[in-house]
Amino acid sequence: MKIAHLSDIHACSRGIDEVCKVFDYAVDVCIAREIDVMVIAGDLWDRTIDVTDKSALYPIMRIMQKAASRFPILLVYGTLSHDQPGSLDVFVEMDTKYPVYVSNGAEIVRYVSKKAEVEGKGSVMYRLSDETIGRVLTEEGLSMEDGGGCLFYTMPGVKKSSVVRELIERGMSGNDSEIGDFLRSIVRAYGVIGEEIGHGIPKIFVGHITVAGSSLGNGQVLIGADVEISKGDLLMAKADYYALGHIHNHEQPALPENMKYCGGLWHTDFGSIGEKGFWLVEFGRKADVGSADVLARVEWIRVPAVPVVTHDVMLINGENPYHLEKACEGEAKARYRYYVNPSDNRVIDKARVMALLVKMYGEHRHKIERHVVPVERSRVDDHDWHGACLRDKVKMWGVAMERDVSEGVLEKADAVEQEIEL
Ligand SMILES: [Mn+2]
Repeated sequence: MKIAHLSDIHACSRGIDEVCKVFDYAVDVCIAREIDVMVIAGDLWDRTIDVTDKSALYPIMRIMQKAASRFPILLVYGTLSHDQPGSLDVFVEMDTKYPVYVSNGAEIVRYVSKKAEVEGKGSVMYRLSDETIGRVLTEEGLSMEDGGGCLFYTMPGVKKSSVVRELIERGMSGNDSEIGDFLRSIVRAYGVIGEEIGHGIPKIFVGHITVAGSSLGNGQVLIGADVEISKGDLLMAKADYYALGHIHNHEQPALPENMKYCGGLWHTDFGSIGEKGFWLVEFGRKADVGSADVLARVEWIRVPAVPVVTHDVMLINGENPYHLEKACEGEAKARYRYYVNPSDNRVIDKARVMALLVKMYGEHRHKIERHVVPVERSRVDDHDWHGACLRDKVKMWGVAMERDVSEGVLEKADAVEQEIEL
């Protein structure tokens, strides 16, 4: 059995041509490689989807239609602000050969091999009801080996505040350790149930969640604000493979081999670097583990996303900000960062830089960032403080307080500022 693991497609009218190009490319690879199921681990959409001629809805529906004519698709809701409530249900309504199953809550979804010649598309992929699970557990009424396939354990994106509210309603305080217990109880249930009813077939966890210790593309490690789960807790699901979404970086050295983030198919923001693509995951029978299908191979498939080129201009060294060499062949997007002293942080003619970038990279293909480099001094004066970006304020605070500020903290400051600007 073979699945494709995608996530964080972030389709919206901005950049829709690129989204369609890479998504369609991915679907074509999946067709050529004859996958059994496509899994999308959240954030298919980027924001509210309007029904207009500029809408991302129609082009994405066309690609989904093409995909679902060849294999079933499991879609999991992502972050609330991206996959807004109900926004994925449109795919369930489409008339497709194979089902598009949309998961909006933690549940066990049974996939029966499409080669099993089942009647009606719904029977290829369906939710295992509590009643069915109960019956299987008590009476061994259903042989999960019939029809091959696999079990999916889903965990859609959750908003921390909603979990807290839920816990408070149950008479708890809603603190982080209770959130941890809550997630752990779901994951542990998957492990227990799967062991009982999933003999011989792969178990695949599909979740839109932060695993503690994961890193962003820039090397920063996430901490705090999100609902997160430790990899040890997640392993309690005893899944053969973990298809994760949410973090836009597929390279995660801290995670086990069978736990992957897809990282998205294109550079949705200018901060991410590196390749974009998805995972092709194969399960097979191995002699030394008896008759069970286990994880056999994980392959990274690169998609032709437009690369991001970073131009760092050091005005503090007197570099000419308007003299740029295009740093790569062909199509690219540009991130232009300039570094100035606090006293002359307004020296640059942004319109001129913008015109230059548009000429080199095209419309809407760039981002300009200013970084103020403070001059060392014993106290921060108001003149420097005013107009500085958050990174520099943090740096200046460090200088004034005689405290070391790590690069990780500064990157966090950049991320916060970027978030506010968005
Ligand atoms: Mn995302």
